[in-house]
Amino acid sequence: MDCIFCKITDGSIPSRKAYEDDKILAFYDINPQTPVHILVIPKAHIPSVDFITEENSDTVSYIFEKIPKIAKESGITNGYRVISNCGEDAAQSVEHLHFHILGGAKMLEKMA
Ligand code: DGP
Repeated sequence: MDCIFCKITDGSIPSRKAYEDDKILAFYDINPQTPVHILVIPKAHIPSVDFITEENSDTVSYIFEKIPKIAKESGITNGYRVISNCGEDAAQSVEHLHFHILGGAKMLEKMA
C-alpha cells in the first residue's frame, strides 16, 4: 500500500520512535509544531477518524490508554494537546489515522 505511515510501521521509511508495541507506534513528527510533537498511529491501516468502527475502535481506545504514558516518557510534564485532523477542511495530509501529541510549550491560543 502506498501509505507513508504504513512504510514507517514496516520500517521501510525510518522514524525516531517514542513508543512501539504489536498494535501501535509513536514517532516524532518530521515537522514539529511544538518542542515535543509525537504522532501515535495504529499499525493496521485506518484512513482517518471517519473510518473508526465497532470492529477497530478497540485499537483507538488502546491508543488513548497509552497516550499519557507516551507523553510523560517523552518529557512532557505540564499538559499537552491531542489532535486528529480528519479530511480536507482539517488539512489532513496523511491518510492513515494519527493522533498528534503536542507539548513542551505553553499554548495560549485555543483552536475553534
Ligand atoms: P496531518 O496534517 O494531521 O495529516 O499530519 C501529518 C503529519 O505527519 C505532519 O505533521 C507531518 C508528519 N509527517 C509526514 N510525513 C512524515 C514522515 O515521513 N516522517 C515523520 N516523522 N513525520 C511525517
